[in-house]
Amino acid sequence: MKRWLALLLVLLAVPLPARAVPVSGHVRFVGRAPGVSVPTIVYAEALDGGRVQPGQFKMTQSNKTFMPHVLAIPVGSTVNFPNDDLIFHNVFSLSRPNPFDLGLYRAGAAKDRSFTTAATYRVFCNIHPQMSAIILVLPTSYIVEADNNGNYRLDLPAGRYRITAWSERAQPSSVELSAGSGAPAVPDLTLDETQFAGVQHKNKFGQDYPKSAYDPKKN
Ligand SMILES: [Cu+2]
Repeated sequence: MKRWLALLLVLLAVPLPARAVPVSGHVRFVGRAPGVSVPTIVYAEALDGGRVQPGQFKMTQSNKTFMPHVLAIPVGSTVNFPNDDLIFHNVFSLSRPNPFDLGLYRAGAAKDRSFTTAATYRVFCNIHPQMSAIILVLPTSYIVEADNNGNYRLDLPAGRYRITAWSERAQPSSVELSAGSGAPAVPDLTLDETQFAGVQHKNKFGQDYPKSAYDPKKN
């Protein structure tokens, strides 16, 4: 047999990976002023089951701010928390089911934490009350951030999915759909942010922060 023919037969015998179906849609924001940027996460959960691929992620403490403010990750992932400031910071969460406290740590240090349960973790620093973040631990790897206009695109293997839009200012909004050979039409997902009034929080002991902690020059 000619060599090229043998090669062709080998190539034909290799199964092609399932083609991803592009699922594009739009999140409609109610009560969000134009131009205001609020992280908006869109994720797809496979209704027929499917593997979740965890990964390595990073949430930095820089200029007394957690960056990014919202981090959405597949369950089982690990987050690295480096302190990029020249001062001490702390990272803690009182969120169930797995509250945690990474302790106080110095400039340049970093700590890791694995998130093995899907849940929403509100993350704070016990020294600086103005520092807050959210880690959204999701039972899926299909996660994207919508742009400021609410547009998003997910590339999904064929199957049935629940698509959910999330922002910290609204109740999540979901729709179910089938992604087949062609791109499905996805109804708009609406996030109603009119009821959002900010979130107050306590320190890691469940108490108010000391008054002095509110002076940004002092800390
Ligand atoms: Cu801090």
